[in-house]
Amino acid sequence: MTNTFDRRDLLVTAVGGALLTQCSAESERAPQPPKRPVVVSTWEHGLAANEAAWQILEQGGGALDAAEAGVRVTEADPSVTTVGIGGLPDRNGRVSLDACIMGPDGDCGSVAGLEETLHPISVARRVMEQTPHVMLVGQGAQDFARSQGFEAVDLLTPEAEAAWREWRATGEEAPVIDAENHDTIGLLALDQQGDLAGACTTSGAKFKLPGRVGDSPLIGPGLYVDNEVGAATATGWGEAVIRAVGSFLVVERMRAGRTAQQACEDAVDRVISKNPDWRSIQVGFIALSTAGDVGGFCIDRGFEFAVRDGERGNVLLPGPSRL
Ligand code: SD4
Repeated sequence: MTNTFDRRDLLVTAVGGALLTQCSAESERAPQPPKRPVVVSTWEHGLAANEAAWQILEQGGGALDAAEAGVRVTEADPSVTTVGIGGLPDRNGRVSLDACIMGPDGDCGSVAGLEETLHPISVARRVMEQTPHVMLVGQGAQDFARSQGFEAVDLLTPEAEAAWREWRATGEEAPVIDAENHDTIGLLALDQQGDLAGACTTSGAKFKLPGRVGDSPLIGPGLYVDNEVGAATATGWGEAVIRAVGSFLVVERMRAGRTAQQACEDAVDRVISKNPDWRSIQVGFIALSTAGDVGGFCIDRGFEFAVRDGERGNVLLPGPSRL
């Protein structure tokens, strides 16, 4: 009887198997082709913002243009009560906006406490491109916006005014930003050339003390982009994010070898360690690495972030949380 499974077959099988194993080990080790373009942004309103950013990226446009165009959609939407027109006012009934933008070359621009201006993100970009400065605040920011041709616009919608009057009648303190009360837009974009940019824009904490500035216009806490590593942005109770310099920390964790997801988790844990009241607030981070990997994590349940890429389309993902 001939043994059909002779020594030579065994050898071939063994060599083939070894080759296969070696190949798959090598493909695991081999650098994966970068996934791009990619857009990621905070909350459900990120879906519409992503789409506007994607239209630019798909045609080969730059990450900076995409980031600005994306968040402009949210700024112009009066139904979003936490960004741009329709944003809830401060305790005196005035709407004041904070925004910042950062590009692949590391340059950045920012405005805080900007009133009567529809697109603070575009004013922030002008600060970056047309002045030697990074940040303008209050009346100075407003005068600069007018000098750049941004028209004065009444940002207080009847709905926002009604909500403010109702709150004022209660005589209560302004609420902190928790799982029920949030929704800044932060958006990160990676273009076809492999360049990263980010934008963040908000009306801040509702019924805030006049003059209060949160994390969103601050390069470091609210947004950070390093074209060699990745980008990150924050949402939630700005005071807590500032104490941990959150977005910068996310990027630094990625630089240290953590994935985008792990880096967001590290930063949330740092926020937790710096804020004894962490159980009663919400803070979330999203991150995008130069390789196109995405992460998102937050303190409390209910966080969502929107991802647009060539594989998945435009999807809303639940943000995992500590609580
Ligand atoms: C702020 N971080 O002004 C902003 C508000 C926010 O989700 O993100 N809300 O503190």
